[in-house]
Amino acid sequence: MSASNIEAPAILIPGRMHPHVTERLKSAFPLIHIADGDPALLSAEMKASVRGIASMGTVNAAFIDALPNLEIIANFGVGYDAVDAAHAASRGIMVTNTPDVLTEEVADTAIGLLINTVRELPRAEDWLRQGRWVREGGYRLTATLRGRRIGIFGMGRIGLAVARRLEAFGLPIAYHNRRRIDGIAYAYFPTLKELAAAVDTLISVAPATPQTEKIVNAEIFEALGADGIFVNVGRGATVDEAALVEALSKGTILAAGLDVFADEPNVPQALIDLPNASLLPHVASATVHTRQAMADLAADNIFSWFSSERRALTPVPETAHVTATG
Ligand code: NAP
Ligand code: 8YV
Repeated sequence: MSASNIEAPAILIPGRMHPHVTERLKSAFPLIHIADGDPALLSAEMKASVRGIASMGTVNAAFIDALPNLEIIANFGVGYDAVDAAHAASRGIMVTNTPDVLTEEVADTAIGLLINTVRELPRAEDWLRQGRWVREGGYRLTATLRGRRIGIFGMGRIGLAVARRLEAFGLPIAYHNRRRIDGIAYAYFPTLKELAAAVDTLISVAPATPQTEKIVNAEIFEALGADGIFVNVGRGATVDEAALVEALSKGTILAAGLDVFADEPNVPQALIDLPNASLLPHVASATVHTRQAMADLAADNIFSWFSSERRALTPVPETAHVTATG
């Protein structure tokens, strides 16, 4: 996208940002960086100049209200729980995210994490690296994917991509969303508990919202059962982590694979200490290729908004109705 038809509103980058976003934006806009994402650090004149935010972190209501001429918040990531999109909508401010461009990458990671969890591959590799294969013999026999029944919590863009992959594994697939999806053959369960009771392998790709907070709790682990595997590539806030630790410790479920946590990057020591938890540091989309595509989409949203078209490319549902005024 060209910068020739745009004005030059200031774009605020609070905290970390993918360097490709910064490179693209600085070719056309004055950028304001604040290291810790606190708008109180800005002068009144700077606050007034900010018309866009490119963010990978928290943009709450107070942050939004501190910027009187803010028009757009471009979130780097499809999950936008760190942005108060409802408040932005109430102020006529556009929020965009980065859907689709990361779907296949995250689905690949979900499958890798599932296999790591069931087949204990990271632990088997450690066994070799520690010389235990030579000293003690082969790694122990593990659980299997064979005969498993898969439940997907959050059958959206990524959930469907995970399901497509697991079809090739010959495994039956069911799902829970708030709404049944027309035209797909997978079994639908109207509640998460019913889904968990019907399967032994629950993969969560659900967003963090007030409705999903700690929705994966002790009751869900009980329903999943002693052979149960829980994999989470959605958001950590959807899980009651204390209940998960207890379920893993007591054998209520067999094992868990987690890419996301409630208080990242802080992972509860109790989870780290558990041998039946396979843990990744939120890397599901973390390839050079996919992060570049996410960066382009985040930047393109800002370019498009401030072009003569005055249109966002990928608005979040809460702000889909928001239009530019000037
Ligand atoms: P999406 O297409 O919007 O899918 C989300 C699904 O969740 C929808 O099918 C939605 O269906 C369902 N859902 C939402 N609220 C629900 C609720 N209260 N109860 C039951 N189901 C609910 O989004 P996506 O692109 O697949 O991404 C999904 C999430 O994955 C993101 O929000 C993000 O948190 C996470 N993610 C993580 C990583 C990572 O690095 N680990 C990377 C990318 C994305 P209904 O609306 O019918 O309920
Ligand atoms: C990113 C993600 O790691 O898109 C999401 O929702 O969780 C990941 O792709 C994250 O957004 C980067 O800040």
